[in-house]
Amino acid sequence: MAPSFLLADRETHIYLTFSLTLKQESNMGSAPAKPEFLTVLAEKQVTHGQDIILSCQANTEDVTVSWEKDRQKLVCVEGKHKMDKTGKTCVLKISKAEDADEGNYTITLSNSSGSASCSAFVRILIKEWRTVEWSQGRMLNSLKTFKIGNEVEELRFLLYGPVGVGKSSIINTIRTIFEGRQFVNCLAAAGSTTSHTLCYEQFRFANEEGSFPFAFNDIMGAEKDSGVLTQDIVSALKGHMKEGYTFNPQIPLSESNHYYNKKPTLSDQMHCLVIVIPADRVSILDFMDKMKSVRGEASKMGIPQVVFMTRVDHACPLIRKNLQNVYKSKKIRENMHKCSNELGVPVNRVFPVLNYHEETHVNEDINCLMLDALTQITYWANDYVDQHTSHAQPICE
Ligand SMILES: Nc1nc2c(ncn2[C@@H]2O[C@H](COP(=O)(O)OP(=O)(O)OP(=O)(O)O)[C@@H](O)[C@H]2O)c(=O)[nH]1
Ligand SMILES: [Mg+2]
Repeated sequence: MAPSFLLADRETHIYLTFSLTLKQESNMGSAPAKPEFLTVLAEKQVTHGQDIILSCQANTEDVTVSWEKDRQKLVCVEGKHKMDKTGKTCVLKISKAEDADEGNYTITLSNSSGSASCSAFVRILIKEWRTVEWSQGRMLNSLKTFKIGNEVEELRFLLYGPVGVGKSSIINTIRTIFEGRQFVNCLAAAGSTTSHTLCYEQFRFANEEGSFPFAFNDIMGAEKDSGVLTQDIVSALKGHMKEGYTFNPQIPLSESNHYYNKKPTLSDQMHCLVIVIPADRVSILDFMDKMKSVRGEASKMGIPQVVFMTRVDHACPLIRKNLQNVYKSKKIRENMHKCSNELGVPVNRVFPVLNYHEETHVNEDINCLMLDALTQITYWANDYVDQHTSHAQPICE
């Protein structure tokens, strides 16, 4: 009111103005800066037993912090989790990493002006449980100079598996390793649902120093109700199928066919069955029955059976980053055990491999993983041939 304002002396007026200013400042204090991250959480890969430290920096100290794991409020366990906030730095420490600690961690900063979140995935690596020599020289040399201890000239491997899982790419990869440059000569069209390989073909490997003592046979892929017939695989295993035969998914190779070898010898038959399963689709159960019956036939003949698990890069992001993580990946170990259980092949005969598929240059890690598997199966195939050498004439039926 005018009278009272007019009554106010100069000092009072100054005092009122001053108190308004104070009020404005304290209003600014109660409306803190909207939370933002100056630095965000980083993805972590830690081995069992290591401590995990997730940390980030907020733009203001005036925030409350909450943590979630896999979208559930993180339940702090005494001696396991420690949350800390010092100034603008927020830290979650997880002691002695174990499998259950793997997951997606989210931090949320909030205050009266809003909130902000960021997340990071924590992956727990298992201790490397199978070792690979990540230098190819020795393995390459020992395969180059491998002497088959008996009368066959070469060890023969049959590749068998569903359509489009990388059977032909295995041959290209092996050829790339031995011949030192990229090969794409027996590759299927990407993503096809019917087999691109239609003809029974054998691939040998050689470089300027000579040929390698093994051959791989590439065949049509298996499909649930079509594709290569189980009888044809058995014929190939026993050495009845001659190179160049074109598969007919309706009719098996018959004795009257020009491509039927009536009296196969030890040299004509297969010395190892390589079942090819993609690591990112181990549960292709539709095919498992077919594969089990082929495996059963190989067992009857005493032929060693192994599994090459291709496409490991698709099964685990860790491996996409670094192939040397292959035996540190839980996902790969799980899938190897799954393969082993489904097919009845012991885990020590399951080999994760990566094929050349998008690379334009030779990659020593890809080579080493394949060479490691190849070295093992060469010894097993040779053992088989050794055991059967004494009755080398018709070994089938
Ligand atoms: N990411 C990835 N792709 C692969 C790998 N191996 C093969 N491929 C790709 O998978 C597709 C099929 O590969 P192929 O080798 O032709 O498969 P296949 O088993 O011979 O196929 P069919 O003869 O048709 O039964 C191609 O596009 C390859 O580039 C691998 O290890 N990783
Ligand atoms: Mg093929």
